[in-house]
Amino acid sequence: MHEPNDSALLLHDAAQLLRKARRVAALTGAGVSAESGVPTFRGSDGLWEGHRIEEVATPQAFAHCPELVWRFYNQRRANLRNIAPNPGHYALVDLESNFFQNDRFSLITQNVDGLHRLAGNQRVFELHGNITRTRCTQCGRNEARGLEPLDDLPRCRECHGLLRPDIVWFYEALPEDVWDQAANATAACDVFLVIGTSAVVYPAAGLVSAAKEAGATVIEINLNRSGASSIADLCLLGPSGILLPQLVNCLRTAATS
Ligand code: BJW
Ligand code: ZN
Repeated sequence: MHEPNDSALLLHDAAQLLRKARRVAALTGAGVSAESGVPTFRGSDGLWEGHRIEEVATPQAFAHCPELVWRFYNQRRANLRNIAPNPGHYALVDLESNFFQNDRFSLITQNVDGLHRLAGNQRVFELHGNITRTRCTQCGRNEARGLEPLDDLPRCRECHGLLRPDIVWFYEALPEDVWDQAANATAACDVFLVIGTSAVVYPAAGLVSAAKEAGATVIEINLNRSGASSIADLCLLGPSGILLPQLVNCLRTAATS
């Protein structure tokens, strides 16, 4: 295990590992979108500040007071209208399109903001859903609603049932097909990147140890140490919007030298 001290050396080591890899999977969290201006969840100034998690991100909260929950999500939808992907997102696109083509790069994200797809990643597995979609609590109909303003109690166009955001709250199961694809990509990769996540929410966080147990090298990129750091073979400490482009540049240099 390297100590996080010499960032140039660590970047070089990480690039060498990527260079030798056939398949790569990346697990991302809120930190990747932080430099776009999307608040993270935990820590000071986090999204949870001022909200008890149980009040807004559980099925019980929605059953008890759907208006409060919708106000929270409508506020976040409104904030996203002024948000664009940052250089960290684009570096992940670069990895998929220029280094690990033909489904050899899998982007597994806990983020619901849709910024990875917007940036251009193709093979994206959204473990916790997407805030731009709604789901009908009555007929189950899924609909892409973009970031248009929605009522405080939006209704289904088909059956008039109450809509909810199509995201995964605490105590809810992750979408099975997405989870299976993410787990398969994790088991098949040679390098597993874990980027901008506190790695405390399960089952997503369990992918880090699953990757390691399947024989992958784990590389972490985060501002601070996280729940993944003790498992990671290499920890790059700093903003992903800076470190990811540097890592891809280093890989590009390694590929041509
Ligand atoms: C940077 C940076 C920069 C900043 N550059 N880095 C006790 C009570 C209740 C539940 C449980 C419990 N014990 C266990 C559970 C299970 C629970 C869980 O894991 N809880 C733990 C917290 C203890 N899990 C679940 O409930 C899951 N479901 C489940 O288990 O179902 C079982 C089941 C099976 C079968 C049938 C039915 C049920 C579901 C979990 C869903 C989580 N959903 C949320 C909310 C989504 C909706 C929304 O967006 O509002 O997803 S929680 C929230 O956390 C969100 C995130 O995706 C997730 C992870 O957060 P993330 O991305 O890691 O963000 P942060 O803020 O924590 O970290 C940011 C990181 O970035 C930090 O490390 C920074 O340092 C770093 N950073 N700037 C690089 N520029
Ligand atoms: Zn409906």
